Amino acid sequence: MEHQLSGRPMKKLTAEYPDLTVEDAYRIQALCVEAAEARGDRPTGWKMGLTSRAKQISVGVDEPVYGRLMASMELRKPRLSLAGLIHPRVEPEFAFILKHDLGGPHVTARDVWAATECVMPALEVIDSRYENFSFTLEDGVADNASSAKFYVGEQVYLPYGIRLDEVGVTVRKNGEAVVTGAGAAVLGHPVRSVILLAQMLSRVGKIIEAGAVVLTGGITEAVPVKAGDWIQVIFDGMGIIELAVD
Ligand code: OOG
Ligand code: MG
Repeated sequence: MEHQLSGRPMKKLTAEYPDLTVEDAYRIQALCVEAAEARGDRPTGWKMGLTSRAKQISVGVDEPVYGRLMASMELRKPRLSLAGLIHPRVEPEFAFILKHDLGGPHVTARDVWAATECVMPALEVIDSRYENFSFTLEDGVADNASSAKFYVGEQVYLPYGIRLDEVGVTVRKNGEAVVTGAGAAVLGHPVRSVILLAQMLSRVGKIIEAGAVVLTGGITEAVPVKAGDWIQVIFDGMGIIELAVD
């Protein structure tokens, strides 16, 4: 918890507690969320992580995870201050904004669309609190799936007119294309990430609440950033998000 605020990395939890289970890790995650709420922060949504092969390979963990998004994580402007961050990386994502509660073990794509107000291009800034960005599944979950900041673009899209799996995405750093991908990288179709989140939450008696933002997981590998960098995330047909880093 402390390391989510201090900008100082820590050793992996599993180095000290090798028997830590995934369930324990989600309990630690929930305790950190409670501690943040006690400080005046507020949950505003959920994120899925490790929903694409590119992401799974880059951290060496091959199972999707979820984490809690908090009000304090949302960037109001596309400007990232590195204060308090350790080794941040930026990744392109889709954000689903829900208008109805969504939950249960048998959620279908149709249920997700019926509960979705709109879809927006977004970017996430992840920052592992572990040394060298190196962790196991359990460590990552306990660290709230490396969540740090996120920014949701200005333009909303109705999900009916776009094939999210076919949207191509390019991330440029300082003018140079560094990674590319398409929506299909996210479990074949980003809607499946929301379905999976609902299923995973239903196992612990939780739902995705109306009004929640859901980030469906990085479409490409994440791109490390440092002060002075200028990031452009181009969503074909869905606009560009530009992020200044300082
Ligand atoms: C995984 C977080 C990855 C994504 O979109 O894949 C993530 C982790 O670092 O625990 O945010
Ligand atoms: Mg992510």
